[in-house]
Parts: sequence; structure tokens; C-alpha cells
Amino acid sequence: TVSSAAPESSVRIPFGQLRDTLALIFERHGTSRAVAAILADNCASAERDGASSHGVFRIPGYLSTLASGWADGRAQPQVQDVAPGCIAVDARNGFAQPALAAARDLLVAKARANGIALLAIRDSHHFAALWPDVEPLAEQEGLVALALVNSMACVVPHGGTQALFGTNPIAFAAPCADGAPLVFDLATSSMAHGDVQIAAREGRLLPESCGVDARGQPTREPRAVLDGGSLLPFGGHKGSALSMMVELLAAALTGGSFSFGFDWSGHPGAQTPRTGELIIAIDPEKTAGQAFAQRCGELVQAMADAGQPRRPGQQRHHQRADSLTRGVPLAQSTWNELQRLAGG
Ligand code: NDP
Ligand code: PYC
Repeated sequence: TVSSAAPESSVRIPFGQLRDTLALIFERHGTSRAVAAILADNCASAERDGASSHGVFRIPGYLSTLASGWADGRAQPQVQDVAPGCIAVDARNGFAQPALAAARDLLVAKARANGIALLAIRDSHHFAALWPDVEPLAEQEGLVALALVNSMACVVPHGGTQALFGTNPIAFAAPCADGAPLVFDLATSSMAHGDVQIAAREGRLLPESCGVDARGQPTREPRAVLDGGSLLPFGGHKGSALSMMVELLAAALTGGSFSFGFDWSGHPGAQTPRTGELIIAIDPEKTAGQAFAQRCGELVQAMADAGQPRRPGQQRHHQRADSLTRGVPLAQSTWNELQRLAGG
């Protein structure tokens, strides 16, 4: 088991060392060197930012997926320039992040030229946090970015009886005059599936109204949700409608599978959903000029003045600053296991 920082005996690992160790692990377990570098940076960044449901906790799932032959860690994404404002990428059963990396420069150029551009990734596996797909577009390029990805059927549509939707996250990033971009990244389910797994491992009950058991009865028992039960959408019919939208935009619009549309039963150990991802990038200069980032700063200040104690992304950036200063916190046993997997 690879778990995040445990209170008993923990260590602080420099971010670069963690990332390099993860890259070795990926490469040793079947990805190309280029894919290993991208996945390692993504996974180490999540751990650095305290996004523990998608940090090193995910390594065993990546490795069992690769071992099962379900995802291709050496896939070469195929980028197609399909229209002035539209790029399609066939990830060819590889991971979504290398597909995004292959199309990123073109996406930025098209957003700048047209004011808006669409990146439609299909036949891709996304097993990670979504904010890394949008935050750099705001931070490094000054673009507003929205990403949607669908996952695996584990969420019952509002009022329904059967799991159909994925946990289907939406991430948004906007440049902000006060420095860090304004970012949110949230599952459209009551909880991320990863957090249910972590609760099960730690022996914690789930909050009320998050999930149902295999008979459709409300339960707070994480194992009951994981073993034949389902999660509920967040916010009742409203979250359910957003999840439905994610299925349409991330799957139907890209040519990827719906969350209920793929069959991994022939690949025991497979954990990564084989679906699609949509990214929309907008150049705010076209309609608002430099004023956009200032208006964003104004809005953030107004929220603080209205008494909101914390803005989305703030906790993550706080954890990032701490990790970059003192090292990324990990349980000693986790770090030992990662080094073993890396062959060290
Ligand atoms: P959370 O509910 O933890 O957080 C959602 C957002 O709300 C974050 O931007 C967070 O900012 C912000 N936030 C949280 N608490 C507050 C608060 N009190 N005040 C203001 N803002 C707040 O995220 P989820 O559990 O829904 O998702 C966790 C991760 O799981 C995401 O990264 C998501 O992409 C990933 N995921 C990935 C899937 C996939 O298919 N690849 C599927 C489902 C989820 P902050 O980060 O600063 O806390
Ligand atoms: O935590 O819900 C989740 C999730 C699904 C796919 C990757 N993460």
C-alpha cells in the first residue's frame, strides 16, 4: 500500500526528488520515459499541494492498470488540427496528460488567434486531479481555462437507482491580478471516489448523504459504497445535471466513452477510466484586455470582504508553499515503498 503522510513517522522529501522517484517507478512499470516524466510531475504536484486523493496514493492503481494491459503507457497521441478553434487528440488508449502536453502549444496559439479554442481528447485515461490541466494555462499563458473529464460509472443520477455517471470533475482557472490564478477543481459527486477509498482504508465513516449500498439504501460505510454501492451527485438534481453535462462534453463531444460505456472486466487490476476530456481555453484580452485579471482580483477581494474565509485553491497553494519550503510530507513507510518500487 502507498499511503499519504501518516502521523506516526513521517519524512519530508524535496519535490524534485519525489518527482524523479515517481518517474523511475512509471518507467520501470511500463511507460515510455516521456510519459513517465509527465505522470510523475502530475502525481508529485498533487502530493505537494496536499491533494492526497490523487497523489502517491494513486501509484498502485497506475501500476496495476499498466500490468493488466488496460492502458498503453507508451501510446503516442495523435493531434489533429480540425478547425481554426478546434483540436482533436486521439490519445490511443494512453493517458490524458501526455495528450494534453502534445497539443498544448497549438491550443494556446489558437486561443490567442481566435479568442477561444477547444481541445477534445478521446480514448484517454485520466486518473489524476484536474487542476494541473488548467492552472498553468492561467498562470503561464494568461488564459481562462475550463476542463471536464468523465470517469467510471459509480454515481447514481438524481432520483435513480443505478450507477451511471462518473465522479466527473470540473476544473476552472482564471488569471488574477493579485498573483496566483483563481482555480477550482471539484468532483460533481458528493465525494471523489479516491476519498471514499481513503476513508475505507482509514476506517472512517463517510459524511451523511454521500452514498448508497448495493441495495440502494443510504450508508455511511465506505466499503458498502465501494463494494456494489454508489455515490450520489453533489447538490441533488443540480450536481446531477452538471455530471450529465460532463458526460456529454467530455465523452460525446470528444468521441470518448461514457463512464458506463467501457468494459474493463477482461483486465483484472485495471483502475483507470478509459474515457475523454474536454478543455476550453479563452483569451480574456479579446473582450476585456488587461482588465480581466484586475476584475478577478476585485472579485476575490469582494468575496473576502463579504466574509468568505478562504478562496478555492487557497488551501492547496498554502500546502504547496509549505512543501516547497520544507519538503513534501510523506509517511516514512510510504517513502520506503516508493523507493522500493523505483528499484532503489
Ligand atoms: P474538494 O471538495 O476537496 O474541493 C473542491 C474545490 O473547492 C477545490 O478547488 C477546493 O480548493 C475548494 N474548496 C474546498 N473547501 C473550500 C472552502 N471551505 N472554501 C472555499 N473553497 C473550498 O474536491 P473534490 O473532493 O470534489 O475533488 C478532489 C479531487 O479529485 C479533484 O482534484 C478532482 O479533479 C479529482 N477527481 C478526479 C477525477 C478523475 O476522473 N480524474 C474524478 C473525480 C475527482 P482547495 O484545493 O484549495 O482546497
Ligand atoms: O477520485 O473519483 C475519483 C477518480 C476517478 C478517477 C480518478 N479519480
